[in-house]
Amino acid sequence: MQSFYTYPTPPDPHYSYGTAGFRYLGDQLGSVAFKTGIIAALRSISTGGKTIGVVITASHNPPDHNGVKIVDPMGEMLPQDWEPFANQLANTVSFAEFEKAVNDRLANYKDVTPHIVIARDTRSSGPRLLKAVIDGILALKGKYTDFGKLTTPQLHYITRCYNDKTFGQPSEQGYYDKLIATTTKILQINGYTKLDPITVDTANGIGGDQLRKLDSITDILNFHVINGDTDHPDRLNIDCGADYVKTNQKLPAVLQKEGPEQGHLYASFDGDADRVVCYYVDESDKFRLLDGDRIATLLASLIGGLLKKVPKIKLKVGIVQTAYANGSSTEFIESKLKIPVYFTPTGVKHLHQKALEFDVGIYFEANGHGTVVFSPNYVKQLRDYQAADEEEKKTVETLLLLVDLINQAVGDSICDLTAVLVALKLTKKSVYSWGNDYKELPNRLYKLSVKDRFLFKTTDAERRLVSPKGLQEKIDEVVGKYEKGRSFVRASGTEDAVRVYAEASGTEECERLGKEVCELTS
Ligand code: 16G
Repeated sequence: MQSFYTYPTPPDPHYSYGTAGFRYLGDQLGSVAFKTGIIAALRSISTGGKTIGVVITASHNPPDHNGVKIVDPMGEMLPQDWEPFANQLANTVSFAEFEKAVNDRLANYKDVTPHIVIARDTRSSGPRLLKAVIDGILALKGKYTDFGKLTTPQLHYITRCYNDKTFGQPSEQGYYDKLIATTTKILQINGYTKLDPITVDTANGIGGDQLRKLDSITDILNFHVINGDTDHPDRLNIDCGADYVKTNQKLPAVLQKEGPEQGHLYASFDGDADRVVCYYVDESDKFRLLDGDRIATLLASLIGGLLKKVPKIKLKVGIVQTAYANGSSTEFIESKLKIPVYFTPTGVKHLHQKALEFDVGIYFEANGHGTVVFSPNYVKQLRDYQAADEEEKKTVETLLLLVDLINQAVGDSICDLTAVLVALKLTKKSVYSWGNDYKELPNRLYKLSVKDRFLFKTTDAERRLVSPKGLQEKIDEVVGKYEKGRSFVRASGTEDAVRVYAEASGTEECERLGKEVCELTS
């Protein structure tokens, strides 16, 4: 463990394993990356030697940021009860303190060789942090496989494949093979040969390289990449990508300049391709965002529609949203799709866990993070089903293929987008009709700097504040003045800031509401 000295911890550190792992400026992450290698190795040892993943990425954050995130054996996030230990280790400064923390943990487990799979995004600090992670793994005599540059969901997929042989081949090629084979089959049995074209802004990140690879091996996907420059890491997420489009509610800069094609479907990934939003420009040249809420409703319409065709099959379907979901989307799901909606705090780990309670658990954050998870009961009922005719057989096969199409481990831009295109094709829905399913309530999101964001504590899936004392009552009073008004305040898990969300029946009202709540909060 002598390599501890190669990666000195800065004095007085405050590293914290947040919703997306450890995330800071790339040049402040050396010691954390080394210790993440150790934590991942310990996690692997604790599971009796199962393969654990480490992804080096800061997703949608600026190019000089970076992060390290641990992936559990079935492709899930690191369990929350490991976070306190991760924080403790990341903040140890002296070797004695560090060695004791590691040895105390090791004492709980048998002597097994850990195995870690690693991947990174396209940031220039990636190779240096990779070396630190590897040194951490080697310090515990672990083995590792470096998969080079991959999307975050690809690494989740590979981690799962190592531990669950039925999931697929544990390689990048295995990921493409599974996606292409499944999409081809769904199209074939439903009488189609290829998907409709789509233009994808890949945020100048790894998603662009991967879509180009897919394009070179198949004709059925019709992805046209823009913002796909991975030769210049400093362009990552700049004026493009899912976060830019969703936060600013506008087209990526290059499309603003060149002019978009009316009615054509566009999508934007983030820097590590684990979230996606779609959009188009309508007949009056108005930008129309099709965000995570819309993707959830589209996929729910597809699956719900197919399940209606096999009424003998009884399955529990649920949709999981966060407080950021537009009120109109929730209303549409409950009243039109007749599917129950559940709320969890922000962060994939919370939504994913809740979604696993259903046979079909559809979860998406408005920002485009999400997936659909299917239970073993879903697969069993469909496999055992005796189809009465060809139509039923086709429906059942399609429902089963969706399990392989949509990444079960984690939200995945490439798989989610393919599922969106399949859904549009199979439900014969145009981009316009998707956009007109419901009318979004005007909404605004604000970021406030406060003295201590940790004072802001919430309950009820982050929809209500319990601290600072008395603030929620004041917010309630303000919200009550606006038709369809809704507003909440929560501390960010990724930035030193507090976020204020406001929604109301009209744009002006929404802005006034947002301003009033911001004033109360700051
Ligand atoms: C992270 C989360 C994302 C969440 C966002 C909220 C994962 C993989 N990512 O990016 O789900 O929406 O944080 O950020 O869980 P905030 O706490 O700064 O608002």
